[in-house]
Amino acid sequence: MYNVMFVLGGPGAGKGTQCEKIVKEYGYVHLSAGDLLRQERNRQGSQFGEEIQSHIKNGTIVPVEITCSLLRRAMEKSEGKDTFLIDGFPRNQDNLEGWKKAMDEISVVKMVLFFNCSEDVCVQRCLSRGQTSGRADDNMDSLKKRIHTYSNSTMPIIEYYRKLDLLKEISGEKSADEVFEEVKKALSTISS
Ligand code: UP5
Ligand code: MG
Repeated sequence: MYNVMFVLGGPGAGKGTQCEKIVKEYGYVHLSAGDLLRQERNRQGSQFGEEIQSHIKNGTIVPVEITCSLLRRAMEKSEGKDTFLIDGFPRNQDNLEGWKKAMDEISVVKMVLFFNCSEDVCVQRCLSRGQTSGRADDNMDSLKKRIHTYSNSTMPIIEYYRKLDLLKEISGEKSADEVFEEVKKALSTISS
Protein backbone atom coordinates (compact mmCIF):
# COMPACT_ATOMS: atom_id res chain seq x y z
CA MET A 1 0.00 0.00 0.00
CA TYR A 2 1.19 3.49 -0.80
CA ASN A 3 0.67 6.09 1.93
CA VAL A 4 -0.42 9.36 0.42
CA MET A 5 -0.62 12.91 1.68
CA PHE A 6 -2.24 15.36 -0.65
CA VAL A 7 -0.97 18.93 -0.42
CA LEU A 8 -3.41 21.61 -1.54
CA GLY A 9 -3.69 25.39 -1.55
CA GLY A 10 -3.97 28.28 -3.99
CA PRO A 11 -1.33 29.24 -6.54
CA GLY A 12 1.75 30.36 -4.62
CA ALA A 13 0.37 29.24 -1.24
CA GLY A 14 3.70 27.48 -0.57
CA LYS A 15 2.94 23.86 -1.40
CA GLY A 16 6.25 23.21 -3.15
CA THR A 17 8.29 25.12 -0.57
CA GLN A 18 6.81 23.18 2.35
CA CYS A 19 7.09 19.85 0.54
CA GLU A 20 10.83 20.40 0.12
CA LYS A 21 11.15 20.97 3.85
CA ILE A 22 9.11 17.86 4.62
CA VAL A 23 11.32 15.79 2.32
CA LYS A 24 14.44 16.95 4.18
CA GLU A 25 13.04 16.18 7.61
CA TYR A 26 10.91 13.09 6.98
CA GLY A 27 12.27 11.51 3.82
CA TYR A 28 8.91 11.28 2.09
CA VAL A 29 8.80 11.39 -1.71
CA HIS A 30 7.55 14.68 -3.15
CA LEU A 31 5.58 14.49 -6.38
CA SER A 32 4.34 17.80 -7.72
CA ALA A 33 1.56 17.17 -10.23
CA GLY A 34 2.35 20.52 -11.85
CA ASP A 35 6.05 19.67 -12.19
CA LEU A 36 5.22 16.27 -13.70
CA LEU A 37 2.90 17.93 -16.19
CA ARG A 38 5.51 20.54 -17.13
CA GLN A 39 8.06 17.74 -17.64
CA GLU A 40 5.65 15.80 -19.82
CA ARG A 41 4.89 18.96 -21.80
CA ASN A 42 8.62 19.43 -22.44
CA ARG A 43 9.28 15.80 -23.35
CA GLN A 44 10.17 15.31 -27.00
CA GLY A 45 7.48 13.26 -28.69
CA SER A 46 4.82 13.69 -26.01
CA GLN A 47 1.38 13.46 -27.53
CA PHE A 48 0.00 15.64 -24.70
CA GLY A 49 2.41 18.60 -24.91
CA GLU A 50 0.06 21.10 -26.52
CA GLU A 51 -2.94 20.06 -24.49
CA ILE A 52 -1.01 20.43 -21.24
CA GLN A 53 0.43 23.81 -22.22
CA SER A 54 -2.98 25.17 -23.08
CA HIS A 55 -4.40 24.11 -19.69
CA ILE A 56 -1.45 25.59 -17.83
CA LYS A 57 -1.70 28.97 -19.57
CA ASN A 58 -5.44 29.09 -19.03
CA GLY A 59 -5.29 27.90 -15.44
CA THR A 60 -7.64 25.04 -16.27
CA ILE A 61 -7.20 21.44 -15.21
CA VAL A 62 -5.65 18.70 -17.31
CA PRO A 63 -7.81 15.54 -17.67
CA VAL A 64 -7.15 13.11 -14.85
CA GLU A 65 -6.08 10.24 -17.10
CA ILE A 66 -2.93 12.18 -18.00
CA THR A 67 -2.09 13.49 -14.53
CA CYS A 68 -2.90 10.30 -12.65
CA SER A 69 -0.83 8.11 -14.93
CA LEU A 70 2.17 10.45 -14.51
CA LEU A 71 1.73 10.28 -10.73
CA ARG A 72 1.32 6.54 -10.72
CA ARG A 73 4.39 5.98 -12.87
CA ALA A 74 6.47 8.22 -10.59
CA MET A 75 5.24 6.32 -7.53
CA GLU A 76 6.08 2.97 -9.10
CA LYS A 77 9.56 4.23 -9.94
CA SER A 78 10.23 5.16 -6.29
CA GLU A 79 10.96 1.61 -5.24
CA GLY A 80 11.28 1.02 -1.54
CA LYS A 81 9.53 4.29 -0.67
CA ASP A 82 6.02 4.12 0.64
CA THR A 83 5.02 7.64 1.68
CA PHE A 84 4.24 10.23 -0.97
CA LEU A 85 3.48 13.93 -0.81
CA ILE A 86 1.27 14.60 -3.79
CA ASP A 87 1.42 18.34 -4.35
CA GLY A 88 -1.30 20.20 -6.26
CA PHE A 89 -3.64 17.28 -6.83
CA PRO A 90 -6.59 16.46 -6.77
CA ARG A 91 -7.84 19.82 -8.02
CA ASN A 92 -11.40 19.03 -9.11
CA GLN A 93 -14.09 16.37 -9.09
CA ASP A 94 -12.69 14.70 -12.23
CA ASN A 95 -9.26 14.40 -10.53
CA LEU A 96 -10.82 12.98 -7.39
CA GLU A 97 -12.90 10.39 -9.19
CA GLY A 98 -10.08 9.37 -11.52
CA TRP A 99 -7.71 8.96 -8.60
CA LYS A 100 -10.18 6.81 -6.69
CA LYS A 101 -10.77 4.60 -9.68
CA ALA A 102 -7.11 4.04 -10.43
CA MET A 103 -5.52 4.26 -6.98
CA ASP A 104 -7.94 3.43 -4.18
CA GLU A 105 -7.02 -0.23 -4.13
CA ILE A 106 -3.30 0.40 -3.88
CA SER A 107 -3.10 3.54 -1.76
CA VAL A 108 -4.48 5.13 1.36
CA VAL A 109 -4.89 8.88 1.89
CA LYS A 110 -3.48 9.56 5.34
CA MET A 111 -3.89 13.32 5.47
CA VAL A 112 -4.56 16.36 3.35
CA LEU A 113 -2.43 19.41 4.10
CA PHE A 114 -4.14 22.64 3.13
CA PHE A 115 -2.15 25.86 3.00
CA ASN A 116 -4.60 28.67 3.32
CA CYS A 117 -3.32 31.93 1.90
CA SER A 118 -5.13 35.10 0.85
CA GLU A 119 -5.50 35.90 -2.80
CA ASP A 120 -3.37 39.05 -2.48
CA VAL A 121 -0.42 37.19 -0.98
CA CYS A 122 -0.72 34.40 -3.56
CA VAL A 123 -0.74 36.87 -6.44
CA GLN A 124 2.23 38.85 -5.09
CA ARG A 125 4.31 35.71 -4.61
CA CYS A 126 3.59 34.35 -8.07
CA LEU A 127 4.21 37.69 -9.76
CA SER A 128 7.56 38.13 -8.05
CA ARG A 129 8.53 34.55 -8.81
CA GLY A 130 7.47 35.24 -12.40
CA GLN A 131 10.39 37.65 -12.82
CA THR A 132 12.73 34.65 -12.87
CA SER A 133 10.67 31.43 -12.99
CA GLY A 134 10.05 31.30 -16.71
CA ARG A 135 6.69 29.72 -15.87
CA ALA A 136 4.06 30.27 -18.56
CA ASP A 137 1.44 31.00 -15.89
CA ASP A 138 3.19 33.45 -13.53
CA ASN A 139 1.54 36.47 -15.14
CA MET A 140 -1.54 38.47 -14.14
CA ASP A 141 -3.68 37.10 -16.94
CA SER A 142 -3.04 33.42 -16.12
CA LEU A 143 -3.12 34.11 -12.38
CA LYS A 144 -6.68 35.42 -12.50
CA LYS A 145 -7.70 32.21 -14.22
CA ARG A 146 -5.75 30.01 -11.80
CA ILE A 147 -7.45 31.69 -8.86
CA HIS A 148 -10.85 31.32 -10.45
CA THR A 149 -10.27 27.60 -11.00
CA TYR A 150 -8.95 27.22 -7.47
CA SER A 151 -12.04 28.85 -5.90
CA ASN A 152 -14.56 27.08 -8.08
CA SER A 153 -13.09 23.63 -8.58
CA THR A 154 -10.45 22.97 -5.91
CA MET A 155 -12.15 24.46 -2.83
CA PRO A 156 -14.98 21.88 -3.05
CA ILE A 157 -12.35 19.11 -2.95
CA ILE A 158 -10.75 20.70 0.11
CA GLU A 159 -14.17 20.85 1.77
CA TYR A 160 -14.75 17.21 0.86
CA TYR A 161 -11.61 16.19 2.76
CA ARG A 162 -12.54 18.46 5.66
CA LYS A 163 -15.81 16.54 6.03
CA LEU A 164 -13.87 13.26 6.01
CA ASP A 165 -11.77 14.70 8.85
CA LEU A 166 -8.56 14.25 6.88
CA LEU A 167 -7.83 17.95 6.42
CA LYS A 168 -5.08 19.80 8.28
CA GLU A 169 -5.50 23.49 7.58
CA ILE A 170 -2.44 25.66 8.07
CA SER A 171 -2.05 29.37 7.44
CA GLY A 172 0.47 29.81 4.65
CA GLU A 173 1.07 33.51 5.22
CA LYS A 174 3.85 33.55 7.80
CA SER A 175 7.49 32.91 6.94
CA ALA A 176 8.28 29.55 5.37
CA ASP A 177 9.99 28.41 8.59
CA GLU A 178 7.06 29.43 10.76
CA VAL A 179 4.66 27.63 8.45
CA PHE A 180 6.86 24.54 8.64
CA GLU A 181 6.57 24.52 12.46
CA GLU A 182 2.81 24.08 11.99
CA VAL A 183 3.40 21.40 9.36
CA LYS A 184 5.48 19.39 11.82
CA LYS A 185 2.70 19.59 14.40
CA ALA A 186 0.21 18.33 11.83
CA LEU A 187 2.44 15.49 10.70
CA SER A 188 3.02 14.38 14.28
CA THR A 189 -0.67 13.46 14.52
CA ILE A 190 -0.50 11.01 11.66
CA SER A 191 -1.45 7.42 12.42
CA SER A 192 0.89 4.71 11.24
N1 UP5 B 1 7.06 31.41 -0.90
C1 UP5 B 1 6.62 30.18 -0.55
N2 UP5 B 1 6.29 30.14 0.75
C2 UP5 B 1 6.53 31.39 1.24
C3 UP5 B 1 6.35 32.00 2.54
N3 UP5 B 1 5.88 31.31 3.58
N4 UP5 B 1 6.65 33.30 2.67
C4 UP5 B 1 7.11 34.02 1.60
N5 UP5 B 1 7.29 33.52 0.36
C5 UP5 B 1 7.00 32.21 0.18
O1 UP5 B 1 5.83 29.26 -3.59
C6 UP5 B 1 5.50 30.28 -4.50
C7 UP5 B 1 6.46 31.45 -4.30
O2 UP5 B 1 6.28 32.01 -3.02
C8 UP5 B 1 7.93 31.04 -4.39
O3 UP5 B 1 8.64 32.10 -4.97
C9 UP5 B 1 8.33 30.85 -2.93
O4 UP5 B 1 9.69 31.07 -2.72
C10 UP5 B 1 7.48 31.86 -2.24
P1 UP5 B 1 5.64 27.71 -3.95
O5 UP5 B 1 6.13 26.94 -2.78
O6 UP5 B 1 6.18 27.44 -5.27
O7 UP5 B 1 4.04 27.66 -3.97
P2 UP5 B 1 3.07 26.61 -4.65
O8 UP5 B 1 1.87 26.55 -3.78
O9 UP5 B 1 3.78 25.35 -4.95
O10 UP5 B 1 2.73 27.43 -5.97
P3 UP5 B 1 2.50 26.95 -7.45
O11 UP5 B 1 2.58 28.17 -8.29
O12 UP5 B 1 3.35 25.80 -7.79
O13 UP5 B 1 0.98 26.51 -7.35
P4 UP5 B 1 -0.04 26.11 -8.45
O14 UP5 B 1 -0.99 25.26 -7.73
O15 UP5 B 1 -0.63 27.27 -9.11
O16 UP5 B 1 0.86 25.41 -9.55
P5 UP5 B 1 1.04 23.89 -9.98
O17 UP5 B 1 2.40 23.73 -10.49
O18 UP5 B 1 0.56 22.99 -8.94
O19 UP5 B 1 0.02 23.80 -11.22
C11 UP5 B 1 0.21 24.60 -12.36
C12 UP5 B 1 -0.85 24.28 -13.39
O20 UP5 B 1 -0.72 22.93 -13.81
C13 UP5 B 1 -2.31 24.40 -12.91
O21 UP5 B 1 -2.79 25.71 -12.97
C14 UP5 B 1 -3.01 23.48 -13.92
O22 UP5 B 1 -3.20 24.12 -15.14
C15 UP5 B 1 -1.97 22.36 -14.09
N6 UP5 B 1 -2.24 21.23 -13.19
C16 UP5 B 1 -3.27 20.34 -13.54
O23 UP5 B 1 -3.94 20.51 -14.56
N7 UP5 B 1 -3.49 19.25 -12.76
C17 UP5 B 1 -2.79 19.01 -11.61
O24 UP5 B 1 -3.06 18.00 -10.94
C18 UP5 B 1 -1.76 19.91 -11.25
C19 UP5 B 1 -1.53 21.02 -12.05
MG1 MG C 1 4.17 24.28 -6.77
